[in-house]
Amino acid sequence: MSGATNSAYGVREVNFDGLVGPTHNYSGLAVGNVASMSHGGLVSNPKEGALQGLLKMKSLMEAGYAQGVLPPQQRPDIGALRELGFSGSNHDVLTRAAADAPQLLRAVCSASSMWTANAGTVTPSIDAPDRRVHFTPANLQSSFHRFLEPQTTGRVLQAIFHSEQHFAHHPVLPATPAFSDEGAANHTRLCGEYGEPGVHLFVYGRQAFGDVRSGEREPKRYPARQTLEASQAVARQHGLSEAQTVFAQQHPDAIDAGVFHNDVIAVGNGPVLLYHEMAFLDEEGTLDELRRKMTTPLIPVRVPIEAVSLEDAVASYLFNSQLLSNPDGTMTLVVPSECQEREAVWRTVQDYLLAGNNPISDVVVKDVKQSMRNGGGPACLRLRVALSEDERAALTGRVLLTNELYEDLTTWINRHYRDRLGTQDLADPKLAEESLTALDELTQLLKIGSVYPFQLG
Ligand code: SUG
Repeated sequence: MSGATNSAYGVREVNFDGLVGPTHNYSGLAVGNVASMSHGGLVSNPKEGALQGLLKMKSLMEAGYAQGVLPPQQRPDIGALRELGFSGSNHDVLTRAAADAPQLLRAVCSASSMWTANAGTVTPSIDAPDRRVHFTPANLQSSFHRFLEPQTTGRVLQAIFHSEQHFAHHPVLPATPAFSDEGAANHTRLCGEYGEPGVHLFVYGRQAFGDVRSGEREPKRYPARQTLEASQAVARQHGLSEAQTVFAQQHPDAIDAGVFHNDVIAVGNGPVLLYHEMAFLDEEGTLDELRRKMTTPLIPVRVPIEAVSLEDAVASYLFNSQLLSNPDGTMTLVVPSECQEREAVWRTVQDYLLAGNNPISDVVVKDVKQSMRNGGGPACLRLRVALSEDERAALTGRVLLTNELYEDLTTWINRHYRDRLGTQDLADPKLAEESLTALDELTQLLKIGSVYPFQLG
């Protein structure tokens, strides 16, 4: 049977979480990301971070959700330092960068690829004209440390989603401000069942070309990372029509309060859109257009500012929760433990979300504090890919989590990761060596072949 006739069957959402890399550190690199800016300079614990992420994956796997894993990237990115004029042995490059441009060394050591919601945008096969799953790696051009990710991300996605019959890979958008793209963090697919056609909500922070539409405003304090033009280009690449897409501007006041991606203020799953009233500049217009285009009734779950302030939303990452579908039609909300630490937020979860007339039936609390201190909650750590049975069978590598893979990854982390990393440790050539040894072993463990620059020669 061809992918086209078969693709609607047995469709499940697979959450591909990024493994926290061995150089995970707090360098305060992300402008407009309040957690990253305020935790810069702290000592990190990469081992704890990787284990926290892996435990989240394991518990969701055990609860019956399909869980995948994506590898971290090669860091420090010594190749990037060489392109910027540092030369000599790897040791020389690191030492000179540490002395002359410590900010560059910190950027090339960031483990930011763990936030796979920013790895790219994915369109399930049921929505694409050629009935293949479409991928575009995000250019992440708005910061230097993240701009270093897309090439390896593209190789990793092509290695895992390798079958041309089932998967289509598009080029990264031009890495220039007009096409600033941050991937799935600003993209939500709303649908009935996962195998039914969906409507794609693309949320952007600014418009680069043409007349700015009346009433539209831009943030003043922090950068708007996603452009309308980038979102439109991704939709075009994936063959999505006007009837399948809604483009909505993010509220500039939310960006200025630290909401640097839409997934810090809204999360959708199936027909449910859980959002804060300050998520969209034109809330009613956005909901109306979704309702018009969706073939199944939209279930909006609106959290008013009186219940959760923007400050509480950003500090707790309530909206960076995972919303997961259960076989009985209910949904589970996977929240970061910071939600329990803010009274107003926890009260809203109990009295409003759980008690409300909506499919959310239970809440699971996860500790991903190592990632949270850099502004990455449960939903940042995962890339959602809805896959049919055939498409899951066509995956390359050992990337769907099992108990055995969990054990192997835990042993691997315990063997290779440090439990203390300060910014002054980043120039240590031993850290670079340890990291390469670990990653080489990981590609064997995951059976994905050579994806890193050092493996490709
Ligand atoms: O791009 N933090 C990331 C956090 C990304 C969160 N992702 C989603 N919301 N989907 C960012 O701001 C900080 C890294 C550092 O300082 O090393 C950082 O890049």
